[in-house]
Amino acid sequence: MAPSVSPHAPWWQSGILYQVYPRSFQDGDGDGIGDLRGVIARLHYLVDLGVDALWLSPIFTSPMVDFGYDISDYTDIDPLFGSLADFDALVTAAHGLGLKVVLDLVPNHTSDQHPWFVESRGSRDSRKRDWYIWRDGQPDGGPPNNWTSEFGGSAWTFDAATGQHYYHAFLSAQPDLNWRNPQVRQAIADVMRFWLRRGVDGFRVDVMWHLVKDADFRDNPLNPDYTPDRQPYERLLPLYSTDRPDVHDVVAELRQVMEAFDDRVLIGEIYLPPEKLVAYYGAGLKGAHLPFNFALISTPWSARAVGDLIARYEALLPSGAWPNWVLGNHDRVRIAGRVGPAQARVAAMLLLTLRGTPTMYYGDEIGLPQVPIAPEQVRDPFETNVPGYGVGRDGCRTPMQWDGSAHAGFTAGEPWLPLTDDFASRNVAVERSDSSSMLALYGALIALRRARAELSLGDYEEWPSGEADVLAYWRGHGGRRMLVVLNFSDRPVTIALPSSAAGATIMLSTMMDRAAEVAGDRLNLRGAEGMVLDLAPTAI
Ligand code: TEU
Repeated sequence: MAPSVSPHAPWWQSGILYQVYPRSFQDGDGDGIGDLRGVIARLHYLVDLGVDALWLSPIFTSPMVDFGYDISDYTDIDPLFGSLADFDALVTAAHGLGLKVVLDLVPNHTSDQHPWFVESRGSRDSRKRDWYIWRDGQPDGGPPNNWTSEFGGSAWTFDAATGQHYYHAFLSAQPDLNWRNPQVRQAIADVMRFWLRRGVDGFRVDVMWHLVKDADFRDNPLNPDYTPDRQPYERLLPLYSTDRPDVHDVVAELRQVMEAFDDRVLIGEIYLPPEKLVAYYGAGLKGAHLPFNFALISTPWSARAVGDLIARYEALLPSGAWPNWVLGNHDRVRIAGRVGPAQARVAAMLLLTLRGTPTMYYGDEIGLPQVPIAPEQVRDPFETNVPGYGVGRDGCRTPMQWDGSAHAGFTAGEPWLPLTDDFASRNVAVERSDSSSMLALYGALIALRRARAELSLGDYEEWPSGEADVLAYWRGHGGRRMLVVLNFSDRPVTIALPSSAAGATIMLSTMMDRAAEVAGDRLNLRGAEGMVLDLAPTAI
C-alpha cells in the first residue's frame, strides 16, 4: 500500500471512505444474506483497492423491517450478521490491515420492538414515556398535526392502549426518540462509548437533520412547488419537523462524546441544500467533521451544473471546514444507472479528484448498474408503502459480484436480491484481469490520489475550458499542480490548453489507454473521456 500522503492531515481528510452494505457484500454462511464473516473474508479486496476506511450500514439487533435501520438493541450484533466476537474479529483484522472501521449510528429512532419503546408505550406513566414523542390527537380523533412520514402517510400512529399518538419520521415500526429528553441523550452517548471503546473509528449518523423537532409541533406548510408526479412526502415542506436550530446543540454533544477518544470521525447523513448543510460543521467547527455532501446525487449531469455546484459548495464552507463528496449510497439510484456506463467513468474521476473526502459505494467500482427489480422481488418497505413513484431502493442494494461462479461468489445460497444478468463478465475477477475495466480505472484513480497530495489535500480552482461540455480544474499542493479535464458529453471535444499546461503529461485517462502521453497545446478528448494531467513543478 502506498504511504499516506501527509503525516499531518487526519486520516478522514486524506483518506477515502468505502460504504459496505453488509447484507450485500459477502455471505459467509450460505443464507443468501451478507454477514460479518463475509466482510472479514473480503478485507484484502479493500486493501488492494486502496481505500482507507469502511463504513458498515447497521449490523445491530433488529427486526429488519427497514433492513437494520430499525434497531432493537444498540449494543449487540444481529445474529443474521454474526456476533460481537465476529465484530471484534473484524475490527482487529481491519486495523491489522491499516483499515479504519466506521459504524452506522441510528439515534433518531429505534425499532418499535426496542425495550425502551415497549416500556414507553406500556402506560402514560411509564418512566420511559417521554423517551419517545407522544401527543394527544385532535378533538376529532385526527393526528396531532399534519406531519407526514418520509415513507408515506401520517407521521403519527395512534396507540389504542394509551390513547395517544407517537411520532415516526419513517415507518410506524421506527418510533422517533425524543432528543429533548436528557436521558435519551445520555443513553445514546453510552451506546457511542460502547463502540468507541471497542475500537471503532467513527460513526455515520443516520438522518442527523431530523433529530430535533419543533417544540410546539406546528403544522408544516404546503410546498408551493409540489406537483402530483412527486412522492407524497414532498407535498409539505418539512420546516418544523426537521433542521430545527436546536439540532446543532445535539450534534455538538455527539461530537463531545467523540472528543474523549483519539482520531475518530463524526459523519452526518444530511439531505439539505449546501446553504443549510454547512451549518452542521457546527459553531467553531464543533459539530460533524463531515456533514455528508450529497449534492452531486441530485445535480443535473452537465459540466456547468456540476462546476457551479462545486463553486457554490466551496464558497459556503466555513473557514477550516473540510469538504466531502458522495456519488451514491444504499438509498439512491446507482451512479451508473443515473448517468450511464460511459459517464460513470467521468463521475469516478470527478469523485476521486475533487477536493474533499470521497465516499465510494460498494459495487460502483465494478460499474454495478441500477438492477431492475420485478414486483415479486421487491423487499424495500419504502417501495411497498409508496408504490408508483420509483422510490424503491432494492435496485441499488444488489449483491456484490466477485467472480463468474454461481451467484457471483456472493453466496452459496440464494441471494436475497438478484444479480445483474451480465454477472459472468461484470465481476471483480474478470475486471481485475482487464486493464481497461471500471475496476482498473478506480484502482488507478485511488492510487493516484494516494500518491499525490495535489489530489488528496491540494487546493481547487476551476479553469474555464471554453467548452460548455468540459469541466476542468486545477489541483495544487506544495508548488505542484495537476489539471483535471472532464468531458460530460458523449461526443469528442478539442480544447486549447492553458499555456502553463502545454507539455504536461497525461497521468490517466478514463479510457485507461493514454498514460504517459505528453499533451501538446491542444487536447483531444473522446466522448465521455476524462483526463488527469501532471504539470511540471512551478516555482511558487
Ligand atoms: O435515510 C434517510 C433518507 O435517505 C431519507 O431521508 C431520504 O430522504 C428518503 O429516502 C426519501 O428519499 C436513512 C437511511 O439511509 C435509510 O436507509 C433509512 O431507511 C432511513 O434513514 C430511516 O432510518
